[in-house]
Amino acid sequence: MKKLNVGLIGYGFMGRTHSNAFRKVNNFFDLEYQPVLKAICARDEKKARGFASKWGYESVESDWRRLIERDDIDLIDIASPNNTHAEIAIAAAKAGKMIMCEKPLSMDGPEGKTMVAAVEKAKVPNMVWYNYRRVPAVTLAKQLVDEGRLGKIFHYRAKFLQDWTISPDLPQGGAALWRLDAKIAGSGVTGDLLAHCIDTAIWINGSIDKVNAMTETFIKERKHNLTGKVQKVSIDDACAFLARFKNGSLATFESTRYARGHKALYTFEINGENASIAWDLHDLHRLQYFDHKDEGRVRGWRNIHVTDGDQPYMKNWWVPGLQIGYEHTFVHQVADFIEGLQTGKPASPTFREALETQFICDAVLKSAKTERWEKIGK
Ligand code: SOE
Repeated sequence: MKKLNVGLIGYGFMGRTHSNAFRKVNNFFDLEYQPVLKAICARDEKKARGFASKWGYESVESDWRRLIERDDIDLIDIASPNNTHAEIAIAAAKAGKMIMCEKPLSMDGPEGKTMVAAVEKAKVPNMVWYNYRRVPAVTLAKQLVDEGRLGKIFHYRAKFLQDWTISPDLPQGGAALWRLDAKIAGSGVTGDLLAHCIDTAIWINGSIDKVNAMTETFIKERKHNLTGKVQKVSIDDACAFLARFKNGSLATFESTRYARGHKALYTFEINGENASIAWDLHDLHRLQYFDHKDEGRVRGWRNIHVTDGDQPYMKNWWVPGLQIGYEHTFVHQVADFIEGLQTGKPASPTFREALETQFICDAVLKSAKTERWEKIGK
């Protein structure tokens, strides 16, 4: 097996999901490449060492530039905060490294464009970690739509609800709370959560033409976690938007971190002329499917338990009836990336494909300010 030497940047939540995926992928997928956990890079060297010994990284770097210079690294995996993605990715592309970048691709569309230009100029394989596409039930939803089973699509409805920022005592900024700081995250729920919903939506239902949005920041000031100073909150706490897809369908998208009781409720429903589909992250191995062509007496919503060998990805796991979970979606993403290297057909979404989501987020945030319909930029 060919070695694929990985240099990971960032050891937070996503550093763990990615490391787990690199470690497991060859146990379950027959591939020509084997990821090797060569180096973990983070500013806090002590913590990086702890992470390295826990996950099996061979070495530690505290400067990502040094990591990129290393000849023994083939692939740079960016799992550091959003405001670091562009600089690292552009330098990694110049150094000829393959790049996997955590979502969202960039702080905004124009910055994302510079990243696309860099990877395309350097012709290096690249991908953005939009993992929910790789939930088998979500991939099955895409297959059913592509096969035309739904017929003309009328509606797309998506939500991503959380409740972890309701307390006014929660500070903003710093290692674990950078998602609350727009200078580091780019935006709030729009870039963090709606980006997932948008990525899945455009993958399944095609491009969005225009959007009309509203956002709210419910708690206006919070203490900064590092300085202790009370500062204005710069992110959107909640965002809801209407969208028109290019195929004529209408959509609603909603996300908030203020939906008491919901921790990570990502759901979507698609209604077509012949059939409908619904999916829910809290029950991620199931796909709800209603087919109007069924005989009337037995027609109803089917609850498909997506665990069988002929359903996406499942032949690689256990036996029919036994389900998999969240972490496996990252394993699928690595498997697909490697298959892309083998076949020469890049795994999706590439930086270029993920750029579309970035421009949709930009239009959403712009519309919330202008209070008008906004077209999607390029
Ligand atoms: C935020 O809480 C978060 O961790 C996102 O950053 C992830 O992308 C999402 O999958 C789960 O929620």
